[in-house]
Amino acid sequence: MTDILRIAVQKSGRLSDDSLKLIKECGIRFDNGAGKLRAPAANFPAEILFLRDDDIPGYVEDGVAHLGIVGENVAVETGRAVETVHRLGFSKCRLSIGIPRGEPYESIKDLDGKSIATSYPRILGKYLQENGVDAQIHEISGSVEIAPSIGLAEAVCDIVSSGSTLLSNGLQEVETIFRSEAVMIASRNLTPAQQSLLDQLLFRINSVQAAKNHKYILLNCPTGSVEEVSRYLPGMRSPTVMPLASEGWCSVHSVINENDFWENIEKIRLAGAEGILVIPIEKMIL
Ligand code: PRT
Ligand code: ZN
Repeated sequence: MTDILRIAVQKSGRLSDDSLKLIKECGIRFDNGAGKLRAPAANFPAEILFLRDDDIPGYVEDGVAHLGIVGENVAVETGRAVETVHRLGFSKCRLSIGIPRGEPYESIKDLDGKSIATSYPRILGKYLQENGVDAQIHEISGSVEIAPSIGLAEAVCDIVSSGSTLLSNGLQEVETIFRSEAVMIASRNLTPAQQSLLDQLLFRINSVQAAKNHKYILLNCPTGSVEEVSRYLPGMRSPTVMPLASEGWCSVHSVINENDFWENIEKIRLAGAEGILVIPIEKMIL
């Protein structure tokens, strides 16, 4: 009974959809009917727990859950003794300091003697200390951005994504103190069997993430261009090159990284490639 993985995800919020999608993409099937607090997996020794994100690090530290998916901001702020075992690449955001728009600002030293409202006293406190700034931290649990306009604090430190919340509250972003994304955290007391299940899960996550970062590409090019085209398409080992039925032409198949996709496509076209097809990859086992 102990050798299952209990995986805690956010019940309802910004992390929920992507967390559940990732678990499903790893081939783990479960029924997440509305209102459920736990769901056993059908085809993997795992159970999904649906919790508030702030509670997840504590559950993982205590070993009630073995794994959890949370924002790194929450993992660090709660200060729980857990391991970050994987960065998941979604729910990216930053923790920033904002001050009323139009106020002059040159450096973090300008916050000396000021009061800052935040839900992240631990991360902010460490940042201020590292920068030798003596500011007063007002811990509040929500609606941080209105603090300056109601006279509660002179600055705020909160999560920013597009920046529109700061803007609509008359604030300007002056310092980014922490960059965050969803992370997978694990308990430090996994049994060897649970550790082995975690290794299997991480292997699957890596395959899913690698697939997302790559595309399968097929193209036709004159035989004389194969060498140059292949230079931009090294693939996993090397591209597959097959002759076409038309004399003097080849078909080249390979895998291309999303990051240098457009740059390489341009070079391949200039080298003589045509009929380029680009197809998503579902899983990529490296
Ligand atoms: O109910 P529960 O406690 O589980 O959820 P929650 O309300 O505490 O968290 P939730 O669902 O809002 O966010 C979960 C995690 O998503 C956070 O811990 C971050 O890691 C990440 N994340 C990504 C964000 C944002 N983007 C975000 N934009 N968390 C919050 N915001 C808020 C921010 O607090 C601010 O009010 O959105 C506003 C700013 O957004 P912009 O786009 O206007 O800049
Ligand atoms: Zn929360």
